[in-house]
Amino acid sequence: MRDYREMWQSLDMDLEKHDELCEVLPKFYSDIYLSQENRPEGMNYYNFVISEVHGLRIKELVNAKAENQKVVGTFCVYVPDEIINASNAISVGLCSGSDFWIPDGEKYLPRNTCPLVKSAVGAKVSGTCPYFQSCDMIVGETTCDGKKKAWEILEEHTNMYVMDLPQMKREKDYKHWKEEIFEFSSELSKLTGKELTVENLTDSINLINKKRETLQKLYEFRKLKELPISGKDVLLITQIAFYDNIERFIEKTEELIHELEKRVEEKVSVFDEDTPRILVTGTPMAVPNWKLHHLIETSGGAVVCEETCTGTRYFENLVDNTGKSLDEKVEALADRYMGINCACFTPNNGRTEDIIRLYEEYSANGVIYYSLPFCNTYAIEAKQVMDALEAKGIPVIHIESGYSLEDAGQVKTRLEAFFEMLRS
Ligand code: BJ8
Repeated sequence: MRDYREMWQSLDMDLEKHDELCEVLPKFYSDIYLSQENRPEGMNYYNFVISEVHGLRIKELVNAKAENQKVVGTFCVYVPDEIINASNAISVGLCSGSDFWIPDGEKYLPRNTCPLVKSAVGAKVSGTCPYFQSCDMIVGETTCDGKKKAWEILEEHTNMYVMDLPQMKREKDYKHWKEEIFEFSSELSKLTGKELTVENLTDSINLINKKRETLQKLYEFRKLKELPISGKDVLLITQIAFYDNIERFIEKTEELIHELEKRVEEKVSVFDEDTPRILVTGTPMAVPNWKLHHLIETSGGAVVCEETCTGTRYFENLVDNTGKSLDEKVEALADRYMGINCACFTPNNGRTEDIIRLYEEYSANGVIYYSLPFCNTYAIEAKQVMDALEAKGIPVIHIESGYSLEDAGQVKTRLEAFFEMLRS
């Protein structure tokens, strides 16, 4: 990475501490990603993005801010990117997947809080994440308790806005979410000086639908018998989709898709034929949380799909862009977002149905139910989901694991036993 110290300083970052973080990431990435054999050439773009994750992309954000564009940070796939983009602001996903930030998070939060929340708070309060530092507004949402209370802490450090997400899916909840989207857009227009119009929202929905369609096309390759790309690589691409420039992301991912088509013609597969195909379901995996995928794919399995917010929940449904008025368009947005099945909702039977459908669509052999420690919503929902899968004869195990690599050996042993069972 080039020297960006001056830029980081201008973002009021703790440079010394940030140096410590920059020291660990390249080796970690190289061990997990660059060690893979037979990767598609197109993955070089995503390697480059990660190598410049605190450099070039931040420079782009800083330049955009100099041109009076605003940067808006988000934590949840319910926050509508279409509205942010229509308001001429840049949306960046802020969920944090690094162990590095947890000690700072624990200065503010109880230890028995999920690592995603601790890491996000730690990233902000330590002043070591240039994405947090670049944000003109950070949008929280009322999902789980950990997140809700974290917003109150972050409010003391940054400009927070919280969307009130319903926890049920009744007609009045859809209406409420539509109102929340309207309120969010008027709050954003105060920040950006740009009103939401039918025209800018139509363009924005088109663009973000296109991004989601590109990810859908990418995931189609994972349904094939011969897998031309690893699950680990697809996870990385989905994670990058949350903060890369949208047009460039689409272009580069389309290029990769083209390469994968050729690989399919040539019957190139990155896994042996009898490798168990795994569907992962559960809590999101924010950069650089590549742990479970890495352990699966170095223990004899292949991840073919993620029913997570860094997987299908992010891109499966598109927004109906046929409405003529602003009201119709925002209603279509509310409908699309309320179609996501997060464990924060009750009841949440749609998620179990999604898992079973995806298991079949991706010809999976087994399911790994993944939850971060202290994530009660996903841990509690595990029993209901696993019972339903077992009733259908679908093999499933639950793995609860945080960001630290301390339990890697233990997890690996469980995975190997599971894959052995699937093979036999
Ligand atoms: S839509 S999954 S992104 S809320 S892992 S912080 S739930 S204690 S991230 Fe999520 Fe939106 Fe739902 Fe998706 Fe809380 Fe659980 Fe931590 Fe979580």
